[in-house]
Amino acid sequence: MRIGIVCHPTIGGSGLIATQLGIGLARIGYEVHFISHARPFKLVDEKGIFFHCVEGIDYPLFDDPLYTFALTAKIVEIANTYDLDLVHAHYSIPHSLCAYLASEITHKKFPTVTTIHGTDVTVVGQDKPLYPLNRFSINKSTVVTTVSNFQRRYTKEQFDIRKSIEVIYNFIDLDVFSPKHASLERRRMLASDDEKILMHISNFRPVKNTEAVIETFHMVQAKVNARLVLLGNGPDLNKIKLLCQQLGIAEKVTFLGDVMHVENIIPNADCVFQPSYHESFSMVALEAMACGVPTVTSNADGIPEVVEQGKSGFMSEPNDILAMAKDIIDVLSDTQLQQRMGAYGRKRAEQNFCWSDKIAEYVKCYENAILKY
Ligand code: GMT
Repeated sequence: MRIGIVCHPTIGGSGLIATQLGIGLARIGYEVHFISHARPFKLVDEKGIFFHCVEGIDYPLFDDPLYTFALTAKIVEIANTYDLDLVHAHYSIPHSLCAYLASEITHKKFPTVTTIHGTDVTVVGQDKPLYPLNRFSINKSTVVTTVSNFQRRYTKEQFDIRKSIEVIYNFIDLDVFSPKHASLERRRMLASDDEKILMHISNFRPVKNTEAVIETFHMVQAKVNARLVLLGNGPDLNKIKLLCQQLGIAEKVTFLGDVMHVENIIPNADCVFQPSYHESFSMVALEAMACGVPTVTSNADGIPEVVEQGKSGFMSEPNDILAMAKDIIDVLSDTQLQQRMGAYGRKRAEQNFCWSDKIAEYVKCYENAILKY
């Protein structure tokens, strides 16, 4: 089969899953064509993998590069040139509509699969003018999938989607994300030996509730000798830095910015903390679990389908910073609890979110889309 994959190339869960899916498909013999405005940040060169860059349309009449037109045109070109059997759009905005339009334009028609990743319906998708476009393109996809039962329910209700939506959980490479990559040398680059490491990883957007990360850590460090290590970049970062200064904890917080290989950093954490307001799944929680690190998270959206309360981590309401601080203190001050939860999370990741199982589910979904079309 020849598959086109359309995704956002920048650091983030949807692009990561699209990339890992494409690599997995290529390894079992598929020809996979990635189409985006830049090479997806984790895309490696392997047999069967092609990358096609979308160039913006540069004409003095237009103020912007007309990305959705340019992307649609590129999908048409690649589908015609490589005789694609199917195009898979990750993150519905704008990919799902572009894939559908392209399928109406090419000589040989092809089915489209849309995977809804989260903010494409919970945040951006709620934008009034975009809503009807998003709903139209989701309804027009031959097959729709999403990453948790929560997200399926939410999308069906909020977008009045009549067709079925299949849930395929996100997945992880258990060799790459593993406790075996913990390293004392790297840990010492992050914290001193007597400090516990609390870690948060995000795009620092309002949905990630990063003020709660700082306020909670403020309480934690009053009880446990700990360091907060923050990975990622985003619009709320400056506000967060200011808050650290105002609370007098700037010395206890390390900002690492965007990190390409988080798998080298996460196994060195004692606890990963994600108090998001929305999270269709939480790849970060899964990455922590695979690395054998306990999580303290909110109980938002799909997180309870990933984390097992009291077993692999603790969950609370996103604004309950007292409860989250208590849970973090418990994990950081009880080595046995930390190890037990870490080991349980690792096992849960192996049993429920294994890469090869999910690739097989996507293959079935493609076969179904082709049959249905
Ligand atoms: O976490 C983000 O805000 C980035 C976003 C994305 O589209 O890259 O992540 C979404 O998709 C991930 C992969 O399916 C999920 O693990 C994240 O939970 C989801 N984020 C939200 O729903 C906020």
